[in-house]
Amino acid sequence: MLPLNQTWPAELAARYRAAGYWRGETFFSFLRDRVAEHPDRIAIVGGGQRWSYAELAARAEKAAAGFLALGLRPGDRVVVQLGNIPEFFAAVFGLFRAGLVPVYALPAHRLTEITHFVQKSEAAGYLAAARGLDGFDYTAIARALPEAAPTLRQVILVGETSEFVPFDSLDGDRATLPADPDPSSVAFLQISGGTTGLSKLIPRTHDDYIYSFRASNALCDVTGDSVYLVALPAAHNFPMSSPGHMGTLYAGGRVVLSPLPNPDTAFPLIAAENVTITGLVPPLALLWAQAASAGTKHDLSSLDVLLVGGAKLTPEAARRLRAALSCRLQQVFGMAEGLVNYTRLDDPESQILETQGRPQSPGDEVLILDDLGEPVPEGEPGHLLTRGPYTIRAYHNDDAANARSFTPDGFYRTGDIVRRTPEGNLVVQGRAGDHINRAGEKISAEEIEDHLLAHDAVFDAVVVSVPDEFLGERSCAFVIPRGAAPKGAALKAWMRGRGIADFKVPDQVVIVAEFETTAAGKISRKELRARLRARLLADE
Ligand code: J2J
Repeated sequence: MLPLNQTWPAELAARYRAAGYWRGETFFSFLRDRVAEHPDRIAIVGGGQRWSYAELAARAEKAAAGFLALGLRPGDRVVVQLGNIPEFFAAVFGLFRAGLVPVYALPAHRLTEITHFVQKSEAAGYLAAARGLDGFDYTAIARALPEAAPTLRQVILVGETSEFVPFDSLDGDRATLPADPDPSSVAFLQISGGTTGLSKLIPRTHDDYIYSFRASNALCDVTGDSVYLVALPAAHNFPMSSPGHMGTLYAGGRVVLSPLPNPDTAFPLIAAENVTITGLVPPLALLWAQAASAGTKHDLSSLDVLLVGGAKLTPEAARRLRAALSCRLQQVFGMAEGLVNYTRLDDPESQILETQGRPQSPGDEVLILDDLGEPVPEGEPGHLLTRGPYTIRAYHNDDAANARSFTPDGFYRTGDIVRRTPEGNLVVQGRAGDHINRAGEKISAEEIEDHLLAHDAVFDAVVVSVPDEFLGERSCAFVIPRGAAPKGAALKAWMRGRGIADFKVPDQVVIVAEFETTAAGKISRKELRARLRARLLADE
């Protein structure tokens, strides 16, 4: 099994410790501290349950002992695929307590993605819900997985199961639980947005990640009195750490789980639990604003801070949100690899509406460079590169991606094109890579093209992003058929049948006889995507 590593040069690590960014806490040690301070305070509300901090920790320890009793060993990786249910927290804190390493899959992922995560992380376990909140039957994945993933030794399911280990049955001798891990060790693997090809695995350490949400708490006014609504999937980096459920638990606040993100589900929870803060992607925020403007019987007045990020919020959309919701608006521009930018709650109105904020930490280093790697003149757009106390220095087990994504002196190439305002905030202008940001879900064009090319009737395929009024961007596949042209709907159904997340299935399929080529006959994939996108927009 490949070891998990995330290391900063000794000189930088010493600086981050001296500055107080890294404090030597671990995930379970901070939970234990909160239990000592206020055992009876409510930590988690969801699925009809209310768990105090003491109960959360006790459930996590029970699961931890159970994981070890099954033969899982500290350092083993476990792919976790759970929706917004309390067991998500018992499971991940249980894994932390046992020294096991969660790999965070999203509920939308299907067999193809889960197989990739298990293989790439050499996972020993898969932990999912027998049935998802959307009704999806994850036992189908559980059954198919072992064949493709020989490292897998245990499948654990939340809910009814006779074939696999029921999560609730986990138990064991607490004396077997190990000492707390080294705070500089890798705590979990997050999933990258997948800009090229398949998703990469992002190793995050206890030290760096805890710092990220502690810094976020300070900028988003999260305290022990905060009530955070998890509306987006709990496993996504944004609702996990910006400041998210982990920031809220760290502060000693209350985490409320919304099984679905729509207003009908979320609004009653906001009213019932006096939710003070939440995070949404732009299309959802606009949906909420629309529902609030139309009049709702639910009292949303407790909501104090609405974070919007994951994809670009246009100034017009920000103004609409502002008009419809009476809470404070905060833009967040973050990434699972690290760097998180926020507009400050006391920034001038124009900066809150028109920018994506600035780095949250004084330790964040940011470069804005031209195509040749030289700094752009101040205010001009360029490639955003960054390094700092919570930005990774390498992906797990991916030399090719590491060579592409990091400079020799350890800056991460975000792939985003930004400019800096005179006030020092960043405005996201676009991106250099070829992914589609579909309502905050990142889709790699290359990954989808590879799927399409596996179809008998597809000779060639190019996937591009197209501006979309509701989603921000949607995906369009241009397909050159081999023989009789396949129907778009049939092609989409076939893609779903391949076991990929639904959000990756192209929104639109356009059958073409050929792609444009230059006089020379050969152009790059990137250039081709740009031309096809332009052609589509011209036709609309
Ligand atoms: C434009 N693009 C944005 C924004 C992210 C907080 C918030 C979001 C994420 C996230 C996150 C954007 N405007 N406000 O992890 O902690 C695009 C950029 C970025 C990519 C990262 C967090 N906020 N983006 O979205 O890893 O292109 O993280 O590089 O999913 O989303 O995607 P992801």
